Amino acid sequence: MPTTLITGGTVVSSTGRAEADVLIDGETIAAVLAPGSALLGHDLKSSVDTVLDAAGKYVIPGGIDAHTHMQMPFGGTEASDTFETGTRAAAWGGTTTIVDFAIQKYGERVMDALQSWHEKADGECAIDYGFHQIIGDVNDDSLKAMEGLIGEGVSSYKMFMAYPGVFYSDDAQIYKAMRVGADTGLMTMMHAENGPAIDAMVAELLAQGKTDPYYHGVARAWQMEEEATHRAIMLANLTGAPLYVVHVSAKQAVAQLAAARSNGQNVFGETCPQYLYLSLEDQLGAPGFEGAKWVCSTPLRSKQEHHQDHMWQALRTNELQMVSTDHCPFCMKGQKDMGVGDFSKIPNGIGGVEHRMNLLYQGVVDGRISLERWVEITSTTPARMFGMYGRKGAITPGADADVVIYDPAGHTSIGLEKTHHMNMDYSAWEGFEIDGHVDTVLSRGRVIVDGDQYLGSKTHGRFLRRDPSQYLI
Ligand code: DUC
Ligand code: ZN
Ligand code: ZN
Repeated sequence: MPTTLITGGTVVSSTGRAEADVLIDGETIAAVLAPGSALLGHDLKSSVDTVLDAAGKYVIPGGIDAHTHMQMPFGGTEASDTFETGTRAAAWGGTTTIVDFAIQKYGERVMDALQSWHEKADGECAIDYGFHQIIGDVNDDSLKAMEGLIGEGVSSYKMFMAYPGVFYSDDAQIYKAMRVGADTGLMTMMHAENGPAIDAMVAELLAQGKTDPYYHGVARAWQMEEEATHRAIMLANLTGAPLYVVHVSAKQAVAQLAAARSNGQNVFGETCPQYLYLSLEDQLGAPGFEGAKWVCSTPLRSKQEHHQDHMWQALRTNELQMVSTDHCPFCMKGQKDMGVGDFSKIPNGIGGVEHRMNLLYQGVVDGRISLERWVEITSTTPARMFGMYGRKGAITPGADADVVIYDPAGHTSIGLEKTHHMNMDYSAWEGFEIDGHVDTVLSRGRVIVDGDQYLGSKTHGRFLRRDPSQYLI
C-alpha cells in the first residue's frame, strides 16, 4: 500500500486546530502526529513513498456536498453536469464526497429508480458518492420500499411540497412517509415551499405580463417558504420523524427551525452559498434575461430584507447546521433560454459544486465564521448528518484519507475563463475573488488534484453506503 506523509501543516477539525503531520497508509489515515515525529524509531519522511509539504497551509477533511443533482431530468431538460463532469469539478474545488438524489418519478417503483441512478453513476465518478432517495409518488408500494432503503445504504429520502404535477406530495402523503421515516430511522429531507399557492401566483404574474426572471423570486415569496417549513415541522413533530429542510433561504424559515429546535425537536436545516452571497435585486433582477442564470428554488431573497446576513448568523449559532450547493446546472443556451418570455419555463438550478469550499472560506476571511466552523459546516456535520462519520468528515485514524491542503495565502479568481470545470456555458459566480486556494486534494489516499493539475479518474469514486444519521439530539 503506498504511504503518504503530509508535513508541516495546520490540521483543522470542527473543534480546533494543531500543527501536525498526517500519515496515510493506502486509502486511510494511519496517524495524526506531532510535527517531525518518528514512528517506531523510523524517520517518517524518509520511509514513506510520498511527502506532501503543507507548511503554512491548512490540512482539512475533504468537503462533503450533501445536495447535488448530476444529470437530473428537470424542467423539460436535464442538468448539464454528468456524474463524470460534476464530480471532477467538485474535486477541483476540494469536495471529495457528494450525496446526489436518485429520483422516483410518478408511476415508477422506488428500487427501480435507485437502480437506474446506480447505473448513471457507477464507474463515472472522480470522488465517492452516496444517494438520497427522492420519493415522487407516495403509494403503498413506495412506502413499503422505503423500509428497505437503509439496507441499500441509502439512509435519507426527500419529498417536495413544491412542483405540483411533478414531484409534489400532499400533506397526507407526507404524513404517511414520515411515519415510515420515524419507524425506520430514515432522515426525512424536505423541499419546503407551498407549491400550489406558488403556481397560482405564477399564473397571476404571467397574466399581468410580468414574465422576467425577477418574477420567479416574487412568486416564490418567503411566506411560501415559511408556511411550508412550519407545516413540515408540525408533521414531523406529530410523527416523530427527524427532519432536514433543504436549501433554506428565508430568515422566517430559519426562525421556524430555531423554534422547533429549542423545543427539542430533531429538526435541521441547510443553506447554500447562493443564499449567503446573491440576491433578488442584484442577480435575479439583472437586466433583460440575465437573471435566468440565477433562477433556482427556493429563490434568491431580497437584500433589503437582509436574508443573507441572517443565513450567516444562523450558521454561526447552529440554527442552520450545514451548507450544501443544490448543484443543478443548466446552460443559458438551449436550456435556461427555454424561459425567454415566461420565467416559469426557465429550468430551476444553479451550478456551484466547484466553489462551495472556497466561497465558505471567504466567510472565514471576512469574519463571518471561524476556521473550525468552516470545516464543521462543509464536512464534519454533513458526515454526521448523513451517516458517514468515521469514514468521512474528519482527519482521524481509520478514516478515509480524503484530505485537502488549503493555502490561506493563495488566491482564487472565479470565472468561466479562470477556474471553471463544470459543464455550463456561464458561471453563476463570475467575478468572485477568494482569499485562499485549494492546492492539493486527496481522495482515499490518492492525489486527484495537485495545483493546476487534475490527476483523478472517473473510475476512482465509489458508492458510499451510509448509516442512519449520527447527528440526532
Ligand atoms: N431547486 C432547484 O433550484 N433545482 C433543482 C430542484 C430544486 O428544488
Ligand atoms: Zn429543492
Ligand atoms: Zn435540490
